[in-house]
Amino acid sequence: MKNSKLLLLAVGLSVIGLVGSLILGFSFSSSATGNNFMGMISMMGGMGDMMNGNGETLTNSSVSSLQQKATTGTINKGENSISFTQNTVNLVVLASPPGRSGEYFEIDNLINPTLIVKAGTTINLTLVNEDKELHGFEIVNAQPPFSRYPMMVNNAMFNSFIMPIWGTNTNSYDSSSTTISASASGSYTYLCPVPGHAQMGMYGKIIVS
Ligand SMILES: [Cu+2]
Repeated sequence: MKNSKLLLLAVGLSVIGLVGSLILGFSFSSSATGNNFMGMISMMGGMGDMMNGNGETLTNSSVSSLQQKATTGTINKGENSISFTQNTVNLVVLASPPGRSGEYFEIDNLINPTLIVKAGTTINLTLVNEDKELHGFEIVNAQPPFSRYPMMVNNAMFNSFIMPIWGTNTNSYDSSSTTISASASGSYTYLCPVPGHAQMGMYGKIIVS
């Protein structure tokens, strides 16, 4: 390969890395910032795998059975909130399921509900992407409005970050799970870290009391 082509490849990969970091809020470690682009390539490859989600691919009926196993909270439709008093909460969060326009979360048939849990609650959260677009999840210690890139300024709290998952086809949804330790009381926001989604309203409040 000619040097000029090699240079072009290096520039191309740097751009891919930059775009990747903008899209995902990834700060590549120094080992993968251009002077070692083999590291970057392997990271991009690994990212592709991760973006299929770390959980199962679900059908409509397997999503329903997952929802039936979820922890029952007290739903207040007027306040659009769900309260949990349990120490362990199994939560199923749907990302932009069909039936509405825009980007949003749906939990227990509520859109972007306020979640209320006790301090110290363990939340086993499963995100199911029912959309054709990328969606992820994180809890941040910030309040709206959000910029286009909230993940560039707000760190995920409580091990809540879920890497954006590719959108898939109708009745075949990728999913990812994380175990969140809501250890410190406060008023937080859960949001989608994909650029523009939180800005467009893909967020809700989570109160740890
Ligand atoms: Cu999203």
